[in-house]
Amino acid sequence: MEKYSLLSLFRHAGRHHEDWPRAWRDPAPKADYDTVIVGGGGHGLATAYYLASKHGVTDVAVVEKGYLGGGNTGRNTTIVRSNYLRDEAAHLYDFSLTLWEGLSQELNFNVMFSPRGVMSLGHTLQEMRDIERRVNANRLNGIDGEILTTAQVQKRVPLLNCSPKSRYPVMGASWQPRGGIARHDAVAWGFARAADAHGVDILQQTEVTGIRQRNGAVTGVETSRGFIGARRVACVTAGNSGVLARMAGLRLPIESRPLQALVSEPLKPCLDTVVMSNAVHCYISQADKGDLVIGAGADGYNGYGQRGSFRIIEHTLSAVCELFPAFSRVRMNRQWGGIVDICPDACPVIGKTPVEGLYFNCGWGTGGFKATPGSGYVFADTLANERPHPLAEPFALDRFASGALIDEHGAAGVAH
Ligand code: FAD
Ligand code: PYC
Repeated sequence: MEKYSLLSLFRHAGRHHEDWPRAWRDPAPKADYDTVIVGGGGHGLATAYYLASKHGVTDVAVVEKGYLGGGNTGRNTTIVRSNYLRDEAAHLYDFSLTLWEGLSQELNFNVMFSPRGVMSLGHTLQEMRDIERRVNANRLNGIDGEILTTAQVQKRVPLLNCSPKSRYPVMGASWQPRGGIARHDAVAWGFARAADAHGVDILQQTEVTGIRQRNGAVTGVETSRGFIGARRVACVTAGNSGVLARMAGLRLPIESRPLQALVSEPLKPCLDTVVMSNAVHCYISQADKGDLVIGAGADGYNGYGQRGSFRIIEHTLSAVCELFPAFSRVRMNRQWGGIVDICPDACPVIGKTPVEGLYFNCGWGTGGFKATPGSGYVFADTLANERPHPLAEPFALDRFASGALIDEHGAAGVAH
């Protein structure tokens, strides 16, 4: 792989950005692999990378029906934080946050992780009580968190409307300084390049259409490019997980719904942190190139259209204008949707299924981007050792039979 020195950058610039070396190979599928990972989003690629780099399992293919990061990985609002309420979730997400902190170095690829802090506003007495409970629980788990007064919020975010006369006055906020944002598609590219360098085959434009089994054990996947045999199949397909499960004769406790986001025209730097409000209901940050990155609620019904309904955009933008009157004349450039996979307790499913050799990592819903490195790490460990990684253990599928649910609806960035 070519090293990017200053000299090579000049050389490429002189060639008008032509003939760049490939960041990963484009191999033909082999007849079989030890492990097939279905889904070339951040979680699938991270799983492949950690399988190869930490466990020496390199006979791996990542099978992606479209292009890398074309699912939720490239569609999210890039918020990274770990301020979850329950111990199980807090430990998992905070482990992921520690991986984010060294990820650019680990992958030798700039994922532009920017720990600019994440602020969740409280607008009612009850919300402030919930914030206090969550911040205290976080601190007990060694996770950074502070409670801000209205004056402290206003100082950090001067453009925010903190008037006591507003519909939902800002009564304070929780603040996680280590949280922030990252460049979402760079995360997919960084993991892809690093996994490929370890010998993982990345097969784009290859759709899995069936999961083959014999005597209760998986034997491989049917794809749009023919059958690919595998001893282990790991489905990391976010909003399409229910479809993949059905191919194996399983039903997951998951609802798949559109969640949408928007970006504005670029503005001069004016918002240097992430602001979330579940009551007025929007979340907003400013990307490094100046666009406001905005999102809000998921559609209230299941669907696979990567658009989302107009009602939600109207609601989101009215929330932005209420919180930031100065943005009322900013034009929106683009809008899109992604299909999120939501479990009844707003927590993921990580681990094996009743079909031997068939694993799922899904159900990250509206909040899995921040989990990308941690999810890949613990899932790779689970696959390689054929037992759950300790951080993944509470998130096994059988919790829906045992009743050991981990309710994280309150910590989700999106009310649903
Ligand atoms: P994906 O990136 O969706 O990857 C799954 C891949 O599987 C896709 O590329 C898909 O094409 C592929 N696939 C599906 N079916 C098949 C098949 N049959 N054969 C082969 N390939 C298949 N999370 C946060 O933490 N912070 C946020 O700010 C945030 N904001 C969000 C905003 C929006 C609008 C959306 C939609 C989501 C948001 N999320 C956020 C959630 C986050 O994006 C996801 O939880 C996370 O990116 C899931 O990653 P993934 O790799 O599992 O899924
Ligand atoms: O989980 O932080 C989050 C989030 C923000 C927007 C969507 N999800």
